[in-house]
Amino acid sequence: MTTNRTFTMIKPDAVKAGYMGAILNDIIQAGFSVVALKYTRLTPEIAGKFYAVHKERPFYADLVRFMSSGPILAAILEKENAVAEYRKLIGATDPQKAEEGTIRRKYASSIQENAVHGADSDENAQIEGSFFFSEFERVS
Ligand code: FUP
Repeated sequence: MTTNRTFTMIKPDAVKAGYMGAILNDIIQAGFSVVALKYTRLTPEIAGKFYAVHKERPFYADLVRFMSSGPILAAILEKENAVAEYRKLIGATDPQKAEEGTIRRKYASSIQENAVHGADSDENAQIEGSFFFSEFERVS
């Protein structure tokens, strides 16, 4: 079952560079509505938990350091076919491979500092959304 919801974070590089408003605007202009929104800073422990699936990868420690290096904006977004539509909007993980006009192409600088996260399945969107937001923090 598709839930029509996805989970995203605007990452520390993009927040630091002042792109938070522009990225949120791109998301809304692309037809997503905001279900939940939270501006916060991840501790290394929380970032480590969030990216636990990558624990064995060589970039894990750097990724955790980066993701806890400054504030992020977390959000649950809604649109028909949200997960796939959002992956299309943000572009490839590596901004150099991301299509023209995508968020990562416009705002990201490297494969690690790639401006935004986007859930890769309905199941993960649900898990990640619940990791950040309680029920009453979501507009239904
Ligand atoms: P994505 O789903 O596009 O965010 O990409 P992945 O799930 O493959 O990777 C998750 C995060 O790990 C990326 F956003 C950035 C980081 N990463 C690296 O730092 N180096 C790599 O070689 C691959 C991923």
